[in-house]
Amino acid sequence: MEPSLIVAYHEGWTELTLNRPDRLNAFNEDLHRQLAAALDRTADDACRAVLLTGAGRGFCAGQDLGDRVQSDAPPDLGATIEAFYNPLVRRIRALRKPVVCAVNGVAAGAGANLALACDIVLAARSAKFIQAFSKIGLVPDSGGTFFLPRLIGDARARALAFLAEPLGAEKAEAWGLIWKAVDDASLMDEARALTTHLARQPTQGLALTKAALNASAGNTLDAQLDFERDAQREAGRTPDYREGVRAFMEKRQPTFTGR
Ligand code: T3D
Repeated sequence: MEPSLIVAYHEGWTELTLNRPDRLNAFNEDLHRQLAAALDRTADDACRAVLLTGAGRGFCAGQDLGDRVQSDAPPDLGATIEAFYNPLVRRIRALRKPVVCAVNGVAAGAGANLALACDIVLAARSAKFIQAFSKIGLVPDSGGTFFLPRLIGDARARALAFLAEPLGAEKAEAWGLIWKAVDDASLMDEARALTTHLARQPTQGLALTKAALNASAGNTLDAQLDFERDAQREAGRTPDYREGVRAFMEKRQPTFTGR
């Protein structure tokens, strides 16, 4: 049987491919468990960046609705959010390294918001983002109500959430929802090159930068200035900082070790 997640280890980075293509990589419990375990393994120092993508023509269609065909009693969806989707978003945001998302096709429901939880999102020009929840009477989850208004503003967030209209990759880029829309044929080459590049950068500095950006959403300016001071203190003690300064002064390319 095909694994629901394909994990490929590269020099300094890991590629994770959601692999339920006949269901547009919709989540069942097995995929959730595989992805959680794989993300936990990327916490290892040897992995300095992560790339997340999907197999086949879709990125991820959110929850597998085949697992939600109602029996008599209504399901407790809060329990599955608590058990699977919230920990997934928290894992990605807490990971002390960059997570790149290559959205290779449609990203719907929790699949769209999974992409938004990642640090840098590239999308194939043909890809679409759909807040599909309202079509089935649900609420945007997996951080959608947090990420959307912050990335694209309240007016656009509300319309996307209420109408569930597909948003194309180019418009998503123009609106600031994602980093870049790229040609379909070059998506994976670009995403892998970007992830390889990130895996060779000062990993501790990037981890602290990620933590600072994560914190800024809920901080006052004063609190954020304090956060930056503490993060900079820590970054200034890393071997990679020393190497960066030396390389600059010696007019050579730095060799960062991730420490
Ligand atoms: O339940 C909880 O735990 C709470 C958490 C909820 C989180 C959520 O994500 S709720 C939102 C769930 N997702 C959706 O509502 C999206 C459903 N899918 C779609 O609307 C459409 O499939 C797409 C717009 C994403 C793509 O449309 P299209 O026309 O390109 O493809 P398609 O023909 O609809 O789908 C292709 C196949 O994938 C098809 O199967 P078939 O007919 O070839 O055997 C379709 O049934 C299947 N598929 C697509 N999405 C899902 C799915 N099967 C199960 N669950 C899906 N979410």
